[in-house]
Formats: sequence, structure tokens, C-alpha cells
Amino acid sequence: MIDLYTSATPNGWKASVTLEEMGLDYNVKAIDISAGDQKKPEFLKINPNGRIPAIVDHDIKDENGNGFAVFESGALMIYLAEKTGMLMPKDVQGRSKTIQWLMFQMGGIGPMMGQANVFYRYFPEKIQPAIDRYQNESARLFGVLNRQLAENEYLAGDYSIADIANWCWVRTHSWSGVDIEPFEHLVRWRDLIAERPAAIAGLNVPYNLEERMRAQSENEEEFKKKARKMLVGKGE
Ligand SMILES: N[C@@H](CCC(=O)N[C@@H](CS)C(=O)NCC(=O)O)C(=O)O
Repeated sequence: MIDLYTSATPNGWKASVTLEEMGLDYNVKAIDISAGDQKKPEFLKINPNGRIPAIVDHDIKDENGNGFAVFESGALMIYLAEKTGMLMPKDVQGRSKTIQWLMFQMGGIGPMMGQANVFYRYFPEKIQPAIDRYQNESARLFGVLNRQLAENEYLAGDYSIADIANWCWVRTHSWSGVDIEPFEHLVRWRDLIAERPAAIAGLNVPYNLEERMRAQSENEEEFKKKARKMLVGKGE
């Protein structure tokens, strides 16, 4: 059995959508990142970086006889793909293509959209050059995905962990203030994956997303305050 430590964020959904797609049994351990659960000593033993997501695979023991822990969402997805033989080709080139588009998300889409969220959404001071920089870079990266998807149904051959990783972020584009309507192939792909039962199920981990969105829009200021507190240690 696998324990999944997660929150309702794009990086968290990457793990839950992957587990759902693979049909693996897993226990959800909700981590309240605004309360700082991810910095507690017991969680740092699982993820020394103090962030979600992380998994502990109790089917495999580490050198101390504990379940095997995996942190960093991209590494976690590769681990699960290799464990199950699903969602990543086994031949060297196919595997490399999948990992290339996965790393594109890890090193590009995630950090750029993440920083766009910080400067556009969470910081009270509106630093326009920083907002422009991260939104423009996110849009440029969307253009790269769009060009790849113009010629390919999915990013790297068949549907894979690379699609899941990018999709979990791209679908939140409006939170980062970046429009995807100009990218018609990206919109097609976004809508295609959104219909997958496992994608829908994964987005509802650790709790019902629609209910959360409703609560969040009613309390947007409260939500932003918590996010600022997490980012800079104070919420005002
Ligand atoms: N590179 C990491 C990033 C993980 C990450 O930034 N997680 C965020 C949520 S999306 C988090 O745990 N934030 C809490 C914090 O910054 O303390 C990964 O892909 O796993």
C-alpha cells in the first residue's frame, strides 16, 4: 500500500492523477500547507524539502526497514511508472521523450506559473515587471506545448506521465492570469484530458475540488493571506 501526502495544488494533483490512472490503492494523508504541516519534523523525514507531494511505498522497505519514501513530484511519477510499467514507454528513446516533457514541466511550466501566482495573485505589492516576466514566460512555454500538440495528440507518443504533469499546471492558467485561448491545440489537449475519469478523480484528492473552489472564491482574501503567510512568513 502507498501513502500519499498531498494538498489540493497542481503538484499534489500530479501524484493523485497518476495513482488514479494506474489504479493503485493508496491512502490519502492530507497536508495543510497553510498550517505548515509540511515543515514538521515527522514530514521532513519523508520529504527533506518540506513540500508536497510525497509518497511512502510500504510494499518496499528502505535500509532502515521503513516504507520507501519518494519526494519531488517528477521523481515520484517516474517511480510509479517504473513500478507499474504504465504511462511511460520502456524503450530508451520513448522513455527519454517522456522524461524530456516531464522535465519541461518541472523546470519550466511549474516554476514560471508558480512565480506568476506569487506576483500576480498573492503579493499585496504589485510589481509589474515581475508579473510581466512570469506571465510572459508562462505564455511562451504554453506556445512550446501548443506547437508540440499541433502535430501530436499527446506530448510524447501515447498519453503519459508527461501529459499528466503539464496538464495539472496548464489547467490552472487563469489563477496565474495567463490566457490559453490563443493556443488552440493546447486547449484541445486540456479538454481531452479533462474528460478522463482518473483525471477527474485525481483532482478531487485530498478533497472535493468544486466545493473548495466555491469556498475559496467566497474567501479569496483569506486564502491569499494564508498563501502570503506560507511564502514570506506573514499574512498581512
Ligand atoms: N519541485 C517540487 C515542488 C513542490 C512544491 O512546491 N509544492 C508546494 C505545493 S504545489 C508546497 O508544498 N508548498 C509548501 C511550501 O512552500 O511550504 C515538486 O515538484 O514536488
